[in-house]
Amino acid sequence: MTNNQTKELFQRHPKNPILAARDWPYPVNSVFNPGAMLLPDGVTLLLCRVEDRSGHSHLCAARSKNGIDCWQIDPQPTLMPDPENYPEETWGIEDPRITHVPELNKYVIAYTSYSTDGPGISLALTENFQQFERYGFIMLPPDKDAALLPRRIDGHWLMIHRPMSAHGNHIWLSYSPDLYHWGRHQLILEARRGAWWDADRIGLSPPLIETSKGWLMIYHGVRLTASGSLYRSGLALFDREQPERCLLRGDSWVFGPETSYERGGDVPNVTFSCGYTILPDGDTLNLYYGCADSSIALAKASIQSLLDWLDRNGRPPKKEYGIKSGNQRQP
Ligand code: BMA
Repeated sequence: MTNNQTKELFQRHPKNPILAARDWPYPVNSVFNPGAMLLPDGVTLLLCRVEDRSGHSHLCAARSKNGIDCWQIDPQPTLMPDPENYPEETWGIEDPRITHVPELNKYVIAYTSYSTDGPGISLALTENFQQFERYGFIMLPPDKDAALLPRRIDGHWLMIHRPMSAHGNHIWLSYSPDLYHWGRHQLILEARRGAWWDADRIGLSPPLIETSKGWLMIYHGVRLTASGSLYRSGLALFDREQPERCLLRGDSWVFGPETSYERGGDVPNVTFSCGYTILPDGDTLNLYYGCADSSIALAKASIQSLLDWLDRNGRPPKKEYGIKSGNQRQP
């Protein structure tokens, strides 16, 4: 993948980075990895991960009419860790992914709770990004990079997530009848090994995108180098009615750190997306992403172009490395 090909798929906004700590109405260290949602009134909402100067993260909403500038940022944190009632949030809450769920008429936020036993996954539901109903820890540590699918399949809710184990850090899918109880865990995409760009670990980036060809996944892959981790993004496609079936996976990354604000920051060489909006044309994807754990940027892509790229460059993945998931679909 040459830089030219990468630029064809994702175009960085000239105003990048579009949000940073200096824009915040209260003192913070850094803002990054926002969940994103296009609200019914056309406003773009980013639910940003904000790291304070103690090192702990909370979530704060920023709203903009054009999704680019003139952000109205909540004057105070929007969702704070609540360790008194939710001890799993003791070391902060991070990396929200937002799914609009028409059946519930609510937004479901899957976020990382940083517990003293490591990161796990929590859910909070909201109608307005002001009041939140917490469901607590729904996946035990170590686990992160989770997002709910927007509709039930086979009568069940589906969650993508990334448990970590001695066998590797791969992407899994789990089912639930009620959003509280999760089972039928299945491995759906494996980290590769050796020199691959996604060799050390992989995880879901923003929520899956439903298309006529299947569920399009943008995932992050990490390669450990002598000077630290390199976070880039790749593409995969999953069956629409059996999302545990991976149809295509690209070999190359399609987006990664290139600019100075992505190359340099608190954690260098990180591009990490937790959210997008899709414009009313149904094709233009506004991908919001954290840069070097320090700021927030925007890149545009055409969903059709991503699918076309996967058609040309993807292939069905081989399960060559990982764990066998015994839990197949129940009759
Ligand atoms: C991942 C997550 C992200 C972070 C990235 C780079 O494990 O914690 O929030 O952006 O590491 O530090």
